[in-house]
Amino acid sequence: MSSVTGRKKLLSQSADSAANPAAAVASPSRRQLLGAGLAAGAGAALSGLAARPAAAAGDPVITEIQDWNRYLGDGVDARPYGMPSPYEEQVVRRNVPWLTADPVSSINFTPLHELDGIITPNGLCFERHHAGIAEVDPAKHRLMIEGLVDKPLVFTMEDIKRFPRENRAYFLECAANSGMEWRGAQLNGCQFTHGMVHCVVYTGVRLRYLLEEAGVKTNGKWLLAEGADASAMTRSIPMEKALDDCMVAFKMNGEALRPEQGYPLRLVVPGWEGNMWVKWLRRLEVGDMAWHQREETSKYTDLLADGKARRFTWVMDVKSVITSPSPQAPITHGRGPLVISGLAWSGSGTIKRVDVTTDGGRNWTTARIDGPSLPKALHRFYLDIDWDGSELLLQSRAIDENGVVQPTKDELRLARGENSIYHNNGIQTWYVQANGTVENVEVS
Ligand SMILES: Nc1nc2c(c(=O)[nH]1)N[C@H]1C(S)=C(S)[C@@H](COP(=O)(O)O)O[C@H]1N2
Ligand SMILES: [Mo]
Repeated sequence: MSSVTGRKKLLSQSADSAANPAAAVASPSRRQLLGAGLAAGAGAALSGLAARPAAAAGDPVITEIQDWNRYLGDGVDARPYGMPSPYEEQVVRRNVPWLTADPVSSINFTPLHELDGIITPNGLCFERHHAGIAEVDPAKHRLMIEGLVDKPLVFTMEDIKRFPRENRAYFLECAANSGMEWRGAQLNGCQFTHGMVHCVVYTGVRLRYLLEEAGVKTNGKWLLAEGADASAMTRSIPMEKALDDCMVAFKMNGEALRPEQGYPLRLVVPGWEGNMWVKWLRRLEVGDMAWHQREETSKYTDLLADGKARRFTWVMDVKSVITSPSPQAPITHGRGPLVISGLAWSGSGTIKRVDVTTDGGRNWTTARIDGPSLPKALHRFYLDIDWDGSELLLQSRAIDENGVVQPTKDELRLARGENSIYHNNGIQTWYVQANGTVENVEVS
């Protein structure tokens, strides 16, 4: 087995508080739950097979009538906008307080370890704001197109909803995702190491239609997109991308965008780093090459070991992570059947294959991708194993449709040094102990 280097203990506090959130769920009937615990123990002893479901004689959760079976429930007018069960209250976005000076210009993380499939529920999509959440009145929202166009235009939301629409599932990943892990294993949970990603189905209009309506001049090579929030955040996008698959979206997963995600209108830049997906989109300015050089609006660069920087690194690289088991989702059921599950994605298209190792990279098995395989969207994979209760070093390795293979962290450091923050797509290792607890480690 490869050697394990312990993670730095910087986040043990906040990660631990999230590690076993099930314990924090209030139980409606303490007496019933205590009884159930005793009976389950007896049942296990009788069957002698802790991992197999066994009929437990006298189990009160079977023999006693439960509250939900005895009393009438809420009527159909009690929950006009439905919320998850109170037993799921630990499934929330979380932030890392020491990461930024102020929550107004900060980030929180998607609870990937609690989710399944490929779609992120709207209320759980990670948030990144430079000046907090703008609460925009859609009736007062306008999108202006100006600069090197034949005809400057201003659209209302109603105008935009009269263009032909399309529905597309795309992941959005912040370029800083996994950025805290460059110098070694640090944050204890995939929510914190990989949770700056979400994937929803957008409904919107091709950006190309709006630009064609305004008529982009032949020297219009760049597009500056601006948000209506207090930071008036701007990013520039090359015209080829703008005319390719970019959208202006007003719906996510069928309902209006959430304010956190840019209500009423956001830019969708498929496969490219999250910073370009301007929220509360209010202005698009078309410029030429010289204008772009003058404005210097491509902010994100990756500092290399020799002091040089990589620029224009927009496409998100092929990447994957095992979401369960993981530090916040330990194995609680003992040896026997174990579902290993995770996510894979690539900004260049679909995922062709995901391999999983349980021994730190010596042997790899091809995982099963289940659910839709859509370009520039999250993919869900599973490996169903029979766990013998011994220690594991779990890793996943994604390969995209172009045959690009996710690198190890050592390979990445060799190429890019350790000064980077952005674009860390290295292979993640989880160390599973015999008691089922899981830790973020690195193997070499
Ligand atoms: N107007 C505006 N757009 C913005 C931002 C912002 O602060 N203001 N943050 C950007 C960054 S850095 C990222 S990673 C994504 C995050 O999108 P999300 O909050 O929907 O997850 O939005 C981008 N668009
Ligand atoms: Mo970002």
